[in-house]
Amino acid sequence: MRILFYCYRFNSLSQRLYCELTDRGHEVSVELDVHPELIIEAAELYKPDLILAPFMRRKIPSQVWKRYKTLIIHPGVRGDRGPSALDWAILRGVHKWGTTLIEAHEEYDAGDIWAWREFPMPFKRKSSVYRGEITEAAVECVLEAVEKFQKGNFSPQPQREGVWNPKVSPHLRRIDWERDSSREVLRKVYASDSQPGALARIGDEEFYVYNAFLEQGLRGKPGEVLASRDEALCIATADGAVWITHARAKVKGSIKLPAKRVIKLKKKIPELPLKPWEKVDFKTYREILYEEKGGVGYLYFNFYNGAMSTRQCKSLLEAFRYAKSRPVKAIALMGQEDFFSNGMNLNTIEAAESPTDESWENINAMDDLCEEILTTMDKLTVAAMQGNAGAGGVFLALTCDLVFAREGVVLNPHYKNIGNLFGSEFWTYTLPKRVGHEGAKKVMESRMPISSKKAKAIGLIDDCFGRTPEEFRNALRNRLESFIVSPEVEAFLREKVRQRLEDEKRKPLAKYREEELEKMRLNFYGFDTSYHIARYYFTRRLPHFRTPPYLALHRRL
Ligand code: COA
Ligand code: THG
Repeated sequence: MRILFYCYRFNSLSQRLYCELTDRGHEVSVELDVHPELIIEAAELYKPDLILAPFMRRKIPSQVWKRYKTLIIHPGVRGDRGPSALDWAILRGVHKWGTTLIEAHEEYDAGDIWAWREFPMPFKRKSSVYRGEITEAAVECVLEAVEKFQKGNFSPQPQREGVWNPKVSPHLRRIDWERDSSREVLRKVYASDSQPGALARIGDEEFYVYNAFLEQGLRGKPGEVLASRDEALCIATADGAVWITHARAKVKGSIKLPAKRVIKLKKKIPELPLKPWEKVDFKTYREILYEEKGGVGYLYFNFYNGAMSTRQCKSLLEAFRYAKSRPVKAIALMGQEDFFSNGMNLNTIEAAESPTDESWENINAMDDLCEEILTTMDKLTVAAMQGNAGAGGVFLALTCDLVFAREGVVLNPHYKNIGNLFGSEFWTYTLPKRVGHEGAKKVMESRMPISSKKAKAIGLIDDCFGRTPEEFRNALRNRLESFIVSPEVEAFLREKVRQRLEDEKRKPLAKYREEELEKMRLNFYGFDTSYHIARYYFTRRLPHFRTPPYLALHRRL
């Protein structure tokens, strides 16, 4: 079938559905929501069999849905209506939530129901529920609806009654340190994650805050900033304390940054470092956690949005070196559930005094980490992508001996979307080894996301398995624990060393790095400013002003 997507941004849900549908042989063209006239034009140009709106805020004009079957993905249960579905579900503490596929209608979210799924609602960040439970449910709904649509005799279920829930007002997202328990603070921050953020007064100023974690070891006067760690701030609540990792100033055009860089304090606060391998027996926050189980060292790096600043690359490098020093047979890079890694951190770069110099520092820090992994001789290295990866994050994974991903993971193995960077992370060494020179060219020139299943099929990764992050981690542990005690493991490591030495003789790693960075230097310091312009728009989350032809098949020619 020919399917047209309408979306505000080509976000993770849209990308996942794109992969699921194109993997099944459907053709998908994408129109970003720029203007209602263009929405109508897109349908007239493409004349699709079916229209899907995975992430659409604006009303789809009746000229479209009267002519083409148009289905909207609503991140809520049947009968729920309105623009803040997930926010309300978190604020109200519902135990069950869902995703519903609704036909477009004159009235918002009031159309007939084509498919729906429900799931137990976890207590976590809005964006994490969206990228996890909502996305998995949406995939099932869409595949079911496509089948029903193709059969042709399906009549959708009319909505007998609906409940309209308005946009969440900012005062419901405002933290009251004196009155809110830690759980209430977490709830408000969870409900507002990604966008728009929870409001909190810290010192004399109000900020949008993001990404909160419970702290059980510290207490203080409500609202008081107690400590810092990994650029996050610990703040006392009515009954305990929480960590806030990111914040944004309350002015137009500000960008989301590590809390400590945004929130300037008059009083000096203690820095409480906690190394990844140090054990504590209460809940607290740390960015990197190192754990050993069954002869395997696991490195979890909980970097917000999968973005890796210079400091974070250095911390992960230190943690990786620690793992190398341990008597383990394998080291697994785990990332976090939402993202494995999205490469260097465009936000901290954008906010730096010299974004150009900071880009250079950040890519070099990424490369230092990659090099340390590539030169690990006596241990098996494993990339375990529980969540999505993009750009440098994909190539960080490829520096490992074995690369695994969860089913449903979406990869963007290219540097095209942020100003067409050449890229580094030793991709010119690792990628052709996996997919050949022609394959590497194809991968790098495509701008489109690919599913982990497709990545496996083309040899980019070694395997994909597990429906949920938990299933994936369990299956991974079983595989690794049996592999490291199997007779094959020694031969595998011997072969890896032999290969590496042979490759090094043919062309040293240092040479690959130098050549890539030479190109990156041009991207950063050269005449072409497209990287700097793309980064400006990306970090401010500015809306698109046109749909690029690589997304819009109907706008080519
Ligand atoms: N640096 C900083 N922030 C990043 C990032 C990066 N490298 N990659 C992703 N993010 C952030 C986005 O700003 C967004 O933040 P928000 O939700 O807090 O506003 C979030 O991660 C992902 O948002 P979403 O729109 O849901 O993205 P996605 O999950 O749908 O798509 C990508 C993920 C990777 C395809 C897309 O974000 C992207 O193209 N990122 C750029 C990757 C890149 O070029 N990295 C640097 C090159 S080395
Ligand atoms: N029918 C048609 N178009 C649609 C929907 C539909 N477009 C997408 C939409 N559903 C998705 N759901 C909503 C529900 C409510 C609102 C937006 C999308 C909403 N919007 C406020 C407004 O327009 O006044 C603005 C809210 C905001 O700023 O976020 O209430 O079913 N044809």
